[in-house]
Amino acid sequence: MRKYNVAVVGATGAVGSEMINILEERDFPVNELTLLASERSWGKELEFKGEPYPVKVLDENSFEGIEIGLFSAGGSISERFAPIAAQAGCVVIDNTSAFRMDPDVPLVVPEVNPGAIGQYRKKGIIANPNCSTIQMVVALKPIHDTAKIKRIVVSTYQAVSGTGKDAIEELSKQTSALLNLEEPKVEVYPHRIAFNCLPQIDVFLDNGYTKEEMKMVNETRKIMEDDSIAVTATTVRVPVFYSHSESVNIETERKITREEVKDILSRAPGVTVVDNPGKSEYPLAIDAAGRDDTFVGRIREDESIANGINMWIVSDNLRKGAALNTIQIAEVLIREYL
Ligand code: NAP
Ligand code: 3JN
Repeated sequence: MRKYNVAVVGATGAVGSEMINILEERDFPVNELTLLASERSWGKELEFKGEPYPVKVLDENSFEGIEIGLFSAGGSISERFAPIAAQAGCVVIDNTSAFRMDPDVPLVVPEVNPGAIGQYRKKGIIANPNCSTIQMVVALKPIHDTAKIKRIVVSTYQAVSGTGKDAIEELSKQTSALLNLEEPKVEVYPHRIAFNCLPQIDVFLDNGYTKEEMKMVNETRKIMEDDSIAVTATTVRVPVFYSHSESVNIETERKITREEVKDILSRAPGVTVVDNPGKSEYPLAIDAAGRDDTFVGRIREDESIANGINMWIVSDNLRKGAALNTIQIAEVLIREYL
């Protein structure tokens, strides 16, 4: 089997380190692995398949001979280096928002729109959606195909790992400080996250929504290839380390029952239905962490409208929400296009 020279850009981060794990777990055909980060990581080594790999400092010459570049070092790094990598012949799969809404860049969730990957040739870049969008569309696309979704109302409960390694440390340190009756330091978020919920993810825009909320609106329509779907989102950071949870309400054109939704989702790729209210069984962040699937439960008809469904969708934000989705894209890329 052909093997590929792969670079992970942002290799020392929360997403990058999960990418390295998943490349190993799924036995992705890696020939040479190049790990890239900032000057801060100079001299560090990371492990892949039991061997130490040096972390190299990202620069303009990092992509010579690299065939696939997995980027997760922030939007400004992607804006600058993804076109340089693509120019050097590397196919970039970018985890940032830098190119997601670019009409010449496919925005892909392999369970939903794998066919879009072929459009990578226009710029040599494929965009990985935002984590909150990914888990929602994995669950909603099969319902849309059956009953046509007219409107989505979503509220998220997002884990701190979505903000990166510093935020994981901040929740841990604040929790420990408070339990020891010490004053917690607030550095990453605008307010204390321990024992709190913050109705702000990313910056506020002129329309009163946050950027994270508008990512969910715009990315959902692009991935589902349907601009007619109305989407409104409220995104909230909660003191959870791993896995995002979402309360999702949909209104469909055709009436669909709770049983039909359960049946459709039980056959949907990448979805596991956990819905046994009598036994208090429903998706939980702590159960989804470290798992690949998107878990759906609390499926019920919205009795306030004619054709409505409520559900609770949970997935590991660093895996399906970021690193796993990226590597699944890479798997389709090498199988179908390279
Ligand atoms: P993180 O834990 O803070 O890690 C950031 C990574 O980027 C580190 O490897 C860091 O290297 C590297 N980096 C920062 N500045 C750099 C520079 N100037 N040159 C080279 N490397 C640089 O953050 P994360 O959670 O992994 O997220 C990273 C990015 O991934 C985010 O900014 C976001 O764009 C994207 N992301 C996407 C999703 C999604 O929804 N799909 C989810 C989370 C994150 P050092 O260790 O050397 O500083
Ligand atoms: O907050 C989360 O749970 C997900 C965060 C994603 C994120 C964080 C910083 C910058 C993104 C993203 O993927 O949309 C970005 C960005 O690239 O804009």
